[in-house]
Amino acid sequence: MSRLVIVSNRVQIPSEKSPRAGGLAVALGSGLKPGTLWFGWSGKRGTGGRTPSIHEAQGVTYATVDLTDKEYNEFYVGFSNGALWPLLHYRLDFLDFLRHEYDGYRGVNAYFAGALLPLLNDDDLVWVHDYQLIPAGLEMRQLGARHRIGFFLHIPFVPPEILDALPCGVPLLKSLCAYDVVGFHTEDHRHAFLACVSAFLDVSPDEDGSFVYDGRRVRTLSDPIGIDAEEFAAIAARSARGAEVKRIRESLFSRALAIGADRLDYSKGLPNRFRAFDQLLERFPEHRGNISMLQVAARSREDVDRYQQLRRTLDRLVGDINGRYSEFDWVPIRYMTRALSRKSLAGFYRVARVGVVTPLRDGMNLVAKEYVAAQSSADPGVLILSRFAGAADQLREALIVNPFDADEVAEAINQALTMELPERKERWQALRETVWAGTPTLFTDTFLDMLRA
Ligand code: ADQ
Repeated sequence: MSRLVIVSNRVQIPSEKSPRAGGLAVALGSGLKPGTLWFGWSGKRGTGGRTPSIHEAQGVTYATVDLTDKEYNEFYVGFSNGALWPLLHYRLDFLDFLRHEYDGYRGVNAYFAGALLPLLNDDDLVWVHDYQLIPAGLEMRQLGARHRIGFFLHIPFVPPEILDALPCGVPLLKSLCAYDVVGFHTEDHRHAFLACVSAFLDVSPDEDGSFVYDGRRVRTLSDPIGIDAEEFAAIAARSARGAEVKRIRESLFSRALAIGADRLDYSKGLPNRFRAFDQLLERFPEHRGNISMLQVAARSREDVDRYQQLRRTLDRLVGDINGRYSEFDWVPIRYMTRALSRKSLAGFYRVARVGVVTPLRDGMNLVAKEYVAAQSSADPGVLILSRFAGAADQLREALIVNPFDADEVAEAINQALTMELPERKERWQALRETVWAGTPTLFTDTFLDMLRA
């Protein structure tokens, strides 16, 4: 059996203690088999570390390289998170494109390819992850790699009209065609990609979504990522008996809790969510004093200007809402900007009557699945889910909302708070089946089966 080599921007070595909020780290971390090699950035900046440092943990080999400050600023802060991330989340108003940053992005992809190649065996299967590394496969091919190389995009793909706004959109699209398999979470994202190759590269995909470009057959698939629900449910149940959950319960004095947990990112729709909560209190005053919303927004990408602006916006918004509605013994929104441990998060999800997952766009969104996994079968909470999260394709029994419509979200929170137990159980049971079925192993095996074929 060939060895699996995972390539991602940031490598998560299990010895790193602090909790990390990030879907890719969480999802890949739980599906890793012994024997795998995981290659990527160490998270360190400096001039050393140009050849990979090797660490072994639990049978997995981690090979990491460092970035210089210039590379970090151009590749990571600049092009990846200042241009590609907003573009692929439909935020053209946030698209900050600079040609030298794109050059830096290509440079780091070439550097990664050059550092990885000497570590490869001939029959390795190489699986590259996410938007930071779109050109890595092409760079490897140009250095002579003849391996099966696949790529998975963890965030949405956009239709041609949007990709067209990115000055280097077509070269990036061509880079994706250097892979044998290109995977997405949903059929919508996959179709958007196929529409782009048809529009810009003049190819006509076959019915199975494969096409030939530059002499190579590229296959595409939608492969929704999942969580280890069994494990997460067990953590939630244990955590519910622990000290932190006791503290949060005591602090609620029997009031209902609504929870949101996200990286502090404009794609997650946090200002819209707070406005919806404001609408709830305005239009359904019976909930004043009877519900608290806990929003845990882990700070993320703090070097990117847009994220600093968002943080200021949220500080103001929470202050405004809390100022207007608080009583001396009740605060509507509890807002924290750090990551919680998985254990605390799981326990808090379980206590929460409502899970509010309302991104403006999201590749998948694992929080939605974690919230479902954490519920107790005897008294499950209600998931409110944005129709623009990839997860909405699967989690049909959630209350599906348009996050841009604060009234609709407020009405959904009201519906969740007043929903009778039998309906909550029925919806949750259906969601449970879906979430339990989509394991990380299924995600990995589905992708690798196509890559091997
Ligand atoms: P993210 O944008 O990071 O992932 P998501 O899928 O929700 O989004 O994953 C976040 C993970 O971090 C979850 O496991 C969650 O529990 C954890 N997390 C979030 N906030 C936290 C907090 N405050 N404290 C601790 N942990 C927190 C990207 C894409 C998604 C896609 C994933 C996986 O944007 O659409 O689902 O990759 O492919």
